[in-house]
Amino acid sequence: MTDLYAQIIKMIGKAKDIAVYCHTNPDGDTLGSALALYASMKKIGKNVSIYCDCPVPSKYNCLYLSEDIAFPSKGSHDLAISVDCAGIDRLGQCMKSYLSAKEQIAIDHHKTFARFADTCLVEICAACSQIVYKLLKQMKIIDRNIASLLFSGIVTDSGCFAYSSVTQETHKIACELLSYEFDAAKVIYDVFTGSELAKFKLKTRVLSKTRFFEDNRVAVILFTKEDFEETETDISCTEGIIAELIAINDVQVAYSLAEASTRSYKLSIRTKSPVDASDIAMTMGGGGHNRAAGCRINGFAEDVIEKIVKAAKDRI
Ligand SMILES: [Mn+2]
Repeated sequence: MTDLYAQIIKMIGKAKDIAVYCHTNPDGDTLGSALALYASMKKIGKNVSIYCDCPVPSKYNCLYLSEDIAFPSKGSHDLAISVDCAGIDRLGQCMKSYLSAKEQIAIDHHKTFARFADTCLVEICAACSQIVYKLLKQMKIIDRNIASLLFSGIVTDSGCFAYSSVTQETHKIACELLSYEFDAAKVIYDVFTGSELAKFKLKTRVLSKTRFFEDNRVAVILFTKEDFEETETDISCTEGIIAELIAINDVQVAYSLAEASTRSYKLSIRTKSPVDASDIAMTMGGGGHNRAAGCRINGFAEDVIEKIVKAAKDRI
């Protein structure tokens, strides 16, 4: 056990009141990591809360204890732990609550991690849930429910073990988790493969309008407010659709632009080697990984598209 793991276990042991924080627009990894920590803290008798600054997408309602996720009200905690947040802005409106705790820990796996806590446990790997697994394994606290949460996080962030971020350690951890005998095929269907009909309608509508640039090496999809209204979906339903673009042989850089508010878009970026997605995101104030990254971008849709296509063109 490295000193950092020992130190965090000590900090957890000492704290009576602990808060665990997911990132805004939560995905399976931040939820799996945070809920696994939350369930573990509960198990050892801590007074523990779990927070997110926006509602959890309905596809994750299947996750153990997800109904306990709340928005922080007044009152501060002994110890605040953020998971899967590369920067403090990822906490969104939970930032104040996080900073008001007596001590902060950040657990993350992004290469663009910007240090924002006194204690940072950061390893570059396929999912933050891998790091949380190693921590909870040391604490000898993992059970069937906790294992299924960590597995959910790994499955979603690794594209079900398909991405280049997946290593021997990813598979080794998944293998150890499977020994807890939860229904792994059901978890994969629930958090990865399965889709609601409304999302299917959104997906087919938007993909049919995919735009290609630079000899089909750059692909862009745009989700507008009307797309969400007409299909009775919201921005959380855009997750994963970009995978269809980067799966096209010719495409080197894929973009998904989703209208979050007037002239403000959530940009997701996927790339093939050697184009670095986090490099593109960082020039626009965001961050992420080599193959997957994102940021917020403002402007008229056509201007934004011109800007991001240029950023891709400069790198392919
Ligand atoms: Mn993650």
